[in-house]
Amino acid sequence: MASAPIATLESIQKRVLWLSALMVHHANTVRPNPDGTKVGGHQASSSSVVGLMTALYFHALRPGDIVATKAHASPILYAIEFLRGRLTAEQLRGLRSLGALQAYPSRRKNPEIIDLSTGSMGLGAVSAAFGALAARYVSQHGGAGLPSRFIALVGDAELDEGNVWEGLLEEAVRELDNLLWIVDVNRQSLDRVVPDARRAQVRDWFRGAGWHVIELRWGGRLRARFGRPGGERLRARLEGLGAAEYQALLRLPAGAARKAVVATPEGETDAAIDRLLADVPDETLGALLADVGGHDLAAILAAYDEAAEPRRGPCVILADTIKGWGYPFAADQLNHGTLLTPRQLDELRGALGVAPGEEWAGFAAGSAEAALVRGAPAPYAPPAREAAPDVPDTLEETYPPQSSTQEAFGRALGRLGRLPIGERMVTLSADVSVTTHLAGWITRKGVYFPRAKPAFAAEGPAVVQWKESPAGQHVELGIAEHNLFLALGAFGLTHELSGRTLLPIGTLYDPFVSRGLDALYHALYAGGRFIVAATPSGVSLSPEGGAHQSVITPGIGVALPAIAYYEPTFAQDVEWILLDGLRQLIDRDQDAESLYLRLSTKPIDQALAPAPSPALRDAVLRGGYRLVDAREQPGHDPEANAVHIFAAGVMVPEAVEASRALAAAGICASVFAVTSPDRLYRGLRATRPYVLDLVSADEEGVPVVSVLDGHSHALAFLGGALGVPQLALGVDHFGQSGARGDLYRHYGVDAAAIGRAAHSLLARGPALG
Ligand SMILES: Cc1ncc(C[n+]2csc(CCOP(=O)(O)OP(=O)(O)O)c2C)c(N)n1
Ligand SMILES: [Mg+2]
Repeated sequence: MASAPIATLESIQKRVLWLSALMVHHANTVRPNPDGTKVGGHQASSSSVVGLMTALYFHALRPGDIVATKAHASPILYAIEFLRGRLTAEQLRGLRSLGALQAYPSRRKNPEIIDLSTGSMGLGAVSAAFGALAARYVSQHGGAGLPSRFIALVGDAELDEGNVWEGLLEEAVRELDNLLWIVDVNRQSLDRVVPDARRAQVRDWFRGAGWHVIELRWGGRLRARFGRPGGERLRARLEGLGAAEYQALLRLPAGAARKAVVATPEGETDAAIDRLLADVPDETLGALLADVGGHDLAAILAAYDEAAEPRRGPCVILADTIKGWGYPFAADQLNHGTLLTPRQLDELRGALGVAPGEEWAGFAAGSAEAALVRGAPAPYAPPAREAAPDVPDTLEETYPPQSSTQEAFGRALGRLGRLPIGERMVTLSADVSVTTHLAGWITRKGVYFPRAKPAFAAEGPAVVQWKESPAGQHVELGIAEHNLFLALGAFGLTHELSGRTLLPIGTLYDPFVSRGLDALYHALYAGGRFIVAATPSGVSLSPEGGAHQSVITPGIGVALPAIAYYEPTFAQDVEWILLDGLRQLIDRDQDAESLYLRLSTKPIDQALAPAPSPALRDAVLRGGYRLVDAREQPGHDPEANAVHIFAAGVMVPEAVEASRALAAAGICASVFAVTSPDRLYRGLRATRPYVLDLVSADEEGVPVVSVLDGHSHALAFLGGALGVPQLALGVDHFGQSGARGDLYRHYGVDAAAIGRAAHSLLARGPALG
């Protein structure tokens, strides 16, 4: 690779550092700040990667590469994008203001310059790893081999997050030669210094996970000294220091630093080191001792070149840097949120050679810097988007008379697998594929692995045929729900990044949604579109006990943005919702969303389902429909003896039973099957909320009983929405083992409890009038 001239890179680096400091300064002290809240912007975290990022963008980046930037270095990225002509000075001045450049790189908010979102520690880097896997998948299924490399800049303390190591444990990741991580080893976290043992641990862990490790610990000047007589003693002295001691050494005034570095542990003078440093004047000794690899441009270029050499697996560069590099608070343990004062900023301007009046300038046309910037690869452009096959209107599948929603899901998937649309579907599971009804799909489609593996032949009839190859369409992950959601998010971004719309469907046990929740949130925020089938759910999974029965997930489903939560009852509901979910993954218009299906293994009598019709299908997708109409019952009086039961998912049969029992007691109870508490809730702010359409004008005061197999609050808004009293039934405590009927009774969600709630509401008298 042709080397960029170091002097020019250095000059660009100075400008990048300056602009990153200036935009943060502007946001905090120049721009009007009506409420006085600190704006922030992480000047110290930014400066530690200035060399790594400058060299990356203006030397190492190749066409087709995309980058996930360390979240707290976004000002550096924005400065680079300004120099590349993709941002204006005005945009830099808007940092962290409404509708402008986000605090952390955000594909959702700034898609014109951000390919991959970062923010929450550890998630961005692992997302990039699964992005590399998804790109590999697309290319091995006949699509474009783009993006060609996924490059992630990672803070060293991000490696404290367990999800990083969960990601590295994933077997397929070690196959990815299109993945590069650059770890910014500034030895500082937020408030603490990173533990000394980390350096060796991290290196060994990466190696153990099959990564090629490049260590960029010392710069060229120190390495040259290490080669001289006494040099090995100096190296041993420096490498023997703990991180906190080394940071402290860098902050000592001239003279004191020499004394400290030549001192032996016994307090004597190390004559060899003393002699070695004798020709280094005090004024430059500090800079020599601070000569770490991650700020030595020549060393960085060499590391990037080594990283680009062909090899079988991923690569990581562990680059030592200094947090606050170039600033008065460099290496100060508590500099994470420190901002340069106006005076310090002015001094920095002078030191970096920025002329007054040129503060917001790029490079003059014709300059060597401008030429180098212009010569860098163009911003990533995804390949032309391939057309996606049509989603059928119906699957023409038959479902058994007693069918659970999980079984219906498995059957629907099986049918889809035989259609052209099935070619675009990819299922993912964290070690629960067969138990979540994917066996048929996997047998038909095979398991995806970037490299073909020998298939083992099972003796006798097998539940599933497990054949791993690059042609497979199911990704089986280890038990790590973080990986599942980050991988779903990555496979759900190939439409945007690789030109092919994949339809990723992840299956897991519903209680473990919360296990991967921040990854799910990140995957959605980062723009991934996918389907989550969470099954089984609730206490209906009766003998399995409280650790496996999900209670709070309905609330999560309602609260999560960019994903629609559905909890259907009947097989036909499942089919319609699934087809609609797939269609939304393909449409990708503004309102299109991911889908969270909360399913169950409880068999449901399909005879209870209404006859299919376009109107019913529409109602299912909008969030619910009236299943039992009590208005037809004799003596129906909405002001005296009527009740509305809103039941979701598996609780619908209990509601129907309660309605029958109530009818016998002269109470007219309509049953509404709620297919999506989420859709109903979000519809409330519409000019005409859909839930109001479910009841008729003469039913205005009819009280509501709601019931679901999950926390009651997920449907507790209905009474307020309808302006009537409500009793919200649900599972508001930990689950436990027991027979299903016993549990329903215990938690007060069975037909009898629904009946009691109805009686009690009616005993309170009419709500209105
Ligand atoms: C999941 C998560 N927990 C906590 C934080 C708060 N936080 C912000 S920065 C930081 C330390 C980051 O250290 P490092 O990754 O080494 O970054 P750098 O030193 O480059 O700033 C923490 C704990 C966060 N952003 N995300
Ligand atoms: Mg750090």
